[in-house]
Amino acid sequence: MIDLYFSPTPNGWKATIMLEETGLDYRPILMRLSEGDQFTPDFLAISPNAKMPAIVDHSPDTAWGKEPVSVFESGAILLYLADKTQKFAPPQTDLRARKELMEWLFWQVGNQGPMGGQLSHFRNYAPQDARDYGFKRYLGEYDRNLGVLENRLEGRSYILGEYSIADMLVFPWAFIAKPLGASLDAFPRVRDWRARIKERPAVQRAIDLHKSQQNRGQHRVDNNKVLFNQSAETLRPRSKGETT
Ligand SMILES: N[C@@H](CCC(=O)N[C@@H](CS)C(=O)NCC(=O)O)C(=O)O
Repeated sequence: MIDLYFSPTPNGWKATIMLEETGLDYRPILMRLSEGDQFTPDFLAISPNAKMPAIVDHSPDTAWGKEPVSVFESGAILLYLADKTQKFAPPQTDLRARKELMEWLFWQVGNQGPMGGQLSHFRNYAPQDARDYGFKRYLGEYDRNLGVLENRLEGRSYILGEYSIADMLVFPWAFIAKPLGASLDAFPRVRDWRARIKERPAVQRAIDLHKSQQNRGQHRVDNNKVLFNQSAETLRPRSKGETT
């Protein structure tokens, strides 16, 4: 059994998609981010960056020993699950394919994800009088990353050729292009790739799980002091529901 700590955001979808694709047995645990669930001592022990997604695998492969294995950061989670199931990633012996996998995983978590996250912040949550510069800056970066993906998809149906964890990691932030104020019109390969992934039954199930939790886990503008004014002090462990 795998515990999945998630919240209905694009970063949260990634691990859910992989768990649904592999058919692994998992238990979704909703994180109420605007209420500070990510700062409880138990969660910080699993995810020291105080962000979801995170997983705890209570039945790791024998090579890991008997203790449960916890993993934070979406790229690390998907890689761990791919290695556990031997699915959706090239084998470790295929050095060149594996190198390409790493490049696209790191590209997503270091580029497309953070730029999309900042774009969402400046579009949806920043105070009105502070929106313009940030919105333009991150819309440009988000668009640039769509261009990178468009180029990569030339002659390929998926990022590595075959559907893999690289697609699962990149898809959620491309899926929400429109609500972010961006357009896929200039990126026909990305648009078709997005449509191919969206119609996968496992992806649909993951999206449905997140939609069903939307109102419970949503970032609340009125409680943005927890999410949007963080510092090292924010990491001080606190009990559930304690927001300041
Ligand atoms: N690089 C991380 C990003 C995860 C992330 O940013 N999670 C956000 C929600 S989308 C979160 O948990 N935020 C809680 C907070 O900032 O306090 C990953 O890919 O797993």
